[in-house]
Amino acid sequence: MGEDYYTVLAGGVGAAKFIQGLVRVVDSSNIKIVINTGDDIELFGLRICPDIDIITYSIAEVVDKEKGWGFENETFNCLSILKNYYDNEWFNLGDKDLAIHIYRTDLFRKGFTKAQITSDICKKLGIKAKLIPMSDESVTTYIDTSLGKLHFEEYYIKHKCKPEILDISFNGSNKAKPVRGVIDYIKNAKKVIICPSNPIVSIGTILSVKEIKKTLISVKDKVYAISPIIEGSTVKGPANKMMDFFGYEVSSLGVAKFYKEIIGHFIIDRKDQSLKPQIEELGIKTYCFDTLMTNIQKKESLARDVINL
Ligand code: FO1
Repeated sequence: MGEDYYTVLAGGVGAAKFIQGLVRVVDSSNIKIVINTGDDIELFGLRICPDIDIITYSIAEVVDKEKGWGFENETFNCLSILKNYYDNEWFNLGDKDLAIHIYRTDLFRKGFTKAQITSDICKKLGIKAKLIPMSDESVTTYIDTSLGKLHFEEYYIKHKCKPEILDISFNGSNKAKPVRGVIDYIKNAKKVIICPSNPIVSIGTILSVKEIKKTLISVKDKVYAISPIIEGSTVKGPANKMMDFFGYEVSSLGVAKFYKEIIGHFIIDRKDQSLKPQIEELGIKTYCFDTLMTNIQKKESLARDVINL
């Protein structure tokens, strides 16, 4: 039996919500979080890691509750002046948020790795969970569209996911290696939990690091995924368009088919109960819970439901 810790694969806001529940159910020192870094972007000369920061801020309970990203009670004074010098003001970089980008960029310049910087920031913020970037090498998610090849953040924020998707690629994934320890965390965990993140450009990006996907396949019987799609639509973000692009039905069944190789268990919303038989036909044990995490109590009870399986 694996050691008594849980390894979580996480992307943006949906993952952060689940993790806010998980840290109330399991001792944080028994939670290892492997985070998508495909959204990472350099803007204003600063190294920005959106998914790492969303999860860091959410656990540290300083995240903006309504947006799910960035600092709470944020101001954008610096950004309003930066606009005189740059033209990428589409990225809403808050004044408090700026601090982590300045610090991270400084440590990168001093030669530290993304993993070392992430654990340094967690230590300083008193976060006991282990946050690990999926790779220390750069893997960047690009969306090829009618407007050209866009960085995911540009597609998502500046263009509001409107341009037609012509291709989705993870630049650098063929060379990227998992951060040291990630493979062992997947192999030896009591359960591996795939958060309700975008299957294509959050979890899919993590899976584009070949050794991670291979390891998940080898332990699939203890891999539990939570569907990010309820009643055929995403709670947030462009997962529906992206699943459609790859020819997957935009439903929990479509997500199950996408994850089929790497999961043994799938958690769907009660409202999708009718899809359970078809998902189980794929050889995936399926459970129906209330997965819409609209408050901290629901985040905690979903986490408890998954841990108790
Ligand atoms: N998401 C937005 O929709 N608009 C923004 O202006 C924005 C700024 C931003 C700044 C820092 C950060 O860590 C995240 C930010 N996000 C913003 C969220 C981010 O774009 C996405 O939620 C994730 O990349 C999706 O996984």
